[in-house]
Amino acid sequence: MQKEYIQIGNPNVFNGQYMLAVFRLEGYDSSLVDVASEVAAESSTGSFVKIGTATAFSESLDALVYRIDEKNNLVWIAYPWRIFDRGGNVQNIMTFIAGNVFGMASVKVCKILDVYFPPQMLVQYDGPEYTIDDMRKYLNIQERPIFGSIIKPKIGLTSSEYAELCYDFWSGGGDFVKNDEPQADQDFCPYDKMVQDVKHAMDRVEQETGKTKVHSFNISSSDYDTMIKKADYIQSVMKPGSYAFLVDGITAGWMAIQTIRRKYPNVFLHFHRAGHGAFTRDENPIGYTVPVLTKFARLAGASGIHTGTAGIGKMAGSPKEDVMAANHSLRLYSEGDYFKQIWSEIPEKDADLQLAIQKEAQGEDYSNLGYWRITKKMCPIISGGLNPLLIGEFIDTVGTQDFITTMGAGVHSHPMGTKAGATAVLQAYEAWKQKISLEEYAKDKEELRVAIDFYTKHEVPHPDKQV
Ligand code: CAP
Ligand code: MG
Ligand code: MG
Repeated sequence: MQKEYIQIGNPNVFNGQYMLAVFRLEGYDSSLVDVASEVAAESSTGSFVKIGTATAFSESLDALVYRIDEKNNLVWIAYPWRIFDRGGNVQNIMTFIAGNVFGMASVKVCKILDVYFPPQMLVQYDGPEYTIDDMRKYLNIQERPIFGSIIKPKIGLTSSEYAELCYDFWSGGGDFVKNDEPQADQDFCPYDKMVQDVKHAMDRVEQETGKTKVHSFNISSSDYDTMIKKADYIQSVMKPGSYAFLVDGITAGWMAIQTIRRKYPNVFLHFHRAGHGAFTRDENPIGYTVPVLTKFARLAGASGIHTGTAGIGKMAGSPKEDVMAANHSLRLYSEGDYFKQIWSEIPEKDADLQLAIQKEAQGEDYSNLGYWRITKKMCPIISGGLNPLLIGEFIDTVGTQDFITTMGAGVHSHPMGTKAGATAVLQAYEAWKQKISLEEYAKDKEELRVAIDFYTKHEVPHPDKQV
């Protein structure tokens, strides 16, 4: 046990100089306080045993275990945020708290359940710049979710086949199309050809419908230069506002996310989280939760991140966590399981800020209260086994319409094709809005009627589905 890391009840941890985290911990053959001190040491200044070369100053940077709940194996650890790389680097934080500690032989369970960023720390991080509000302005869509699609098959289409499906989805009424998470520069679909063909499809459908559309291009790459080359090429072909940059944040990494956030602040930064399941699934003893990943994505400045379908789609993930993640994305004030987070860089006791939080809780607009040095909102991107029939249920579950949906098979498996799939999405939403049952509303809507018939036969079993 390295007792210098154990400071139960130390009130200094609330002085704004610490990032706070709650871990579920368990050691193989040590007490909770033992494994807590090991994790606090390894994730801040120490190693497996007290080191003789520590100085008074280095010890002032120790992470501190300030609370323990033996019954539930919970440990609260405070990190002096001064240990983190200056200049707002999320990759560095994750290396501290989600790095070596996940590999320690003595640790059996090490799951980060929640984190808290004090205002003095928030102000050092970028946070989102281009938000869903900017995309709404470009698309002229204010009151409803932005309805999107992922082109399927996941990979294997030529650039013209790919663009044709974009055209079909957009002409059926869809707003937003994304590359799938592995789409890159494959020989059968060269990147520049794909961008050009998407541009032609977008121009055609805008001409025919008078409606603007958005495409999210996956710019994840082998290296920085290639990623930037893709981003710059897209910028040279597409109109401002008509494109987003998608980065596979887990496999391409936090550095890729923050590079694009800083280099292209006026572009929607789409964080795809493929691979997050290795850290976030309930059954994984080592890792972090979806709300924790989401909080760090907002800190890093993603405009939107996939936050899960709250037990309605095909991906594992607790409904409660997914709804919490959506709140952590969108709100000025969001409650985690262990921390209340105010996404503002001014003192939390500020009276006007408190008023803004009250207004938000009452569903009122608080932006008229002036510039708040807020960490701007990030939007939930809802995907994974969604189909038109599930939209209303999802909106009712998550309690907001301020998100982007992206449906793959939920649109491209529609028996009448992609265009009908898109139309069925808008029809299903309209039914929900008018509080009419889907069946009733579909009476004279063939696309929806066929969708009901097809997708009720292809329900995705979800272990967490609220029965
Ligand atoms: C969905 C998807 C998304 C995942 C992401 C896929 O396709 O394109 O990448 O859903 O999951 O590849 O599976 P479908 P999450 O719409 O055909 O299911 O949003 O949970 O990160
Ligand atoms: Mg900031
Ligand atoms: Mg995908």
